[in-house]
Amino acid sequence: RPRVFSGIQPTADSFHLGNYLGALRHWVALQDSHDAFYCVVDLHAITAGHEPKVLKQRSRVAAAQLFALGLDPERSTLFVQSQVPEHPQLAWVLGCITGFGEASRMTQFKDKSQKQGSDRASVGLFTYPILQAADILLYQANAVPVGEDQRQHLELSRDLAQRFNSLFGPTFTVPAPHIVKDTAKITDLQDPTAKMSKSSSSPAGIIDLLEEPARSAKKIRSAVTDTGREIVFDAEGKPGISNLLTIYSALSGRGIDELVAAYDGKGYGDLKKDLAEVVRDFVTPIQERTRGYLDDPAQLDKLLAHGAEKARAVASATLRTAYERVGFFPPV
Ligand code: AQP
Repeated sequence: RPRVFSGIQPTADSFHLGNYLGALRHWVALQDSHDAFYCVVDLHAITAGHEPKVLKQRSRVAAAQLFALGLDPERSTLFVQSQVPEHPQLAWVLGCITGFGEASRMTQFKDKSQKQGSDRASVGLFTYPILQAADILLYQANAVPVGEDQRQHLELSRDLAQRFNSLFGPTFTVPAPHIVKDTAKITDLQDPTAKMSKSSSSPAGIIDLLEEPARSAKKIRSAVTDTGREIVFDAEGKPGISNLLTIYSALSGRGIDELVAAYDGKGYGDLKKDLAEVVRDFVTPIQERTRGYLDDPAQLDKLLAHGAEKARAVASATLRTAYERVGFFPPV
């Protein structure tokens, strides 16, 4: 079976619909066809400042949501990154074959460091994509399900795999992005030209999986829509209504064309009201299951420790080969 790897940061109290539609629903689907490794990337989560107690709790909440969304600990391997020390070990080696200019071209670093003030941005934020490459390459992943915003980082992972292989001998599988076009970029409800983002959207622009459905309904009601009254899909000309249609279609399984036909002659208000119900029906069982996992943190930690053991078995074998190729002594 082909291998799949992906990670998500525990940097908020809930995942949002962009995370789910752009990435996480594919994580769940791919466990049927792939040998799946998924990671709560807490090492990445300290690149922009954090609180220790909050971080650990957020990692648990992240894992609980992933299980609640349908990740099956029997069929896929879910683990927390800090429990597998091979990640930063390989990242060091990859950092030494990454050009400074190459790393400087990463647009996510440029955006995030600009927001923080470039003097305050950490070196960890700068080297983030190199750690991400290590995450992926350790598992010899063939495919990496992510949203469009991660395309450039994935390109770097591919370049580093190829470079290492040609410098030191065949070691890593070159991973391909798995980006499903229709939902690759869910946009901010208040600014439908920007991506829905936990760090840069306002709370009114994001729908969190764990928020009260009544709160989501209010946000959907006040979502920025476009001039005109017609419900049609036109991502360029009508980005607001198109974003709502994308979310509606992905959560309900009804095609965009079918929705457009069904709302022919109706107004934006009707669509928003119905979408709020679709969101409520989707999140309610997920919220219940998430609470179930969080009610028993000892059991949750046990599931994660089991995942980390399975992950380490693969990661340590890859690291051993990489160390040997580079001319290091093997880890003892
Ligand atoms: N708006 C989005 N549409 C589609 N996919 C998205 N992803 C994130 N936002 C959207 C995908 O979610 C996964 C998790 O990525 P992450 O852990 O890097 O989360 P993130 O990037 O911190 O989430 P945000 O909200 O995008 O935060 P900011 O803006 O702070 O970086 C990834 O696969 C990502 O593509």
